[in-house]
Amino acid sequence: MQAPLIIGYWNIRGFAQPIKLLLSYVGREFETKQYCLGPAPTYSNKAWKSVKYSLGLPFPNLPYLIDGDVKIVQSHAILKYFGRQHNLCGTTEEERIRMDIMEHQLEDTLNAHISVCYSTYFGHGKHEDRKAEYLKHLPYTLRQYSEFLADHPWFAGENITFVDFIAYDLFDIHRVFSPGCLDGYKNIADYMEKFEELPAIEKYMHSGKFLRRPIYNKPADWRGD
Ligand SMILES: N[C@@H](CCC(=O)N[C@@H](CS)C(=O)NCC(=O)O)C(=O)O
Repeated sequence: MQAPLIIGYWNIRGFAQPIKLLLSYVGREFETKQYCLGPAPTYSNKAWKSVKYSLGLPFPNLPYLIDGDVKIVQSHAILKYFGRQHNLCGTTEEERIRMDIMEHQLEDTLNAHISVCYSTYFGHGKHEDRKAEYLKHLPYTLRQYSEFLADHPWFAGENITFVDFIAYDLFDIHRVFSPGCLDGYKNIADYMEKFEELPAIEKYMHSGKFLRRPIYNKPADWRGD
């Protein structure tokens, strides 16, 4: 019998969510190995640190994937590994260019959001000030995504690709962060609905395996819960 796929990550949504959504979409069973940060004020990472260098991972990090002998870190590397196996990596040059742009644009947006949500912990300023500044800029950010999506069904074009799993998750995080923020962008709102109506995604979201909250980890100013 084949060893199960293992996704190792903190017991939060974070960087692992797009991977779990994609695996559910393509119908691949997976197990999760969850690590837990200790309580405030020290937030001990002992649960993870004590195994971090013993798993045979290159550049040990979370999330990681163990698929038999294949061991991968970097959430996008994991997404692309499964994307290649299940034809979710685009088929034309035009699609691939759009995917490359989206992949890195989404990364930039997520990192900006993380910086705001962990502002105290990272020493990036007062959370409320950073949040106000972020929200001021958010309509401009969302408008750009909306214009890029235009009337395409998916971000690459006609076909769903691995970037849609990142995009859906990022927009959903923003809906929690700033309720109603997608309201003025009908094509994004429709896109979100279409994604959630994919039968395998709907099934996963109603299963006990789906972790909606917390989005970020214990030291964050905003965890989405
Ligand atoms: N670029 C990486 C970022 C991974 C990352 O920053 N993981 C953090 C937060 S979720 C972590 O706690 N890693 C464990 C470690 O650094 O040992 C990815 O996309 O996988």
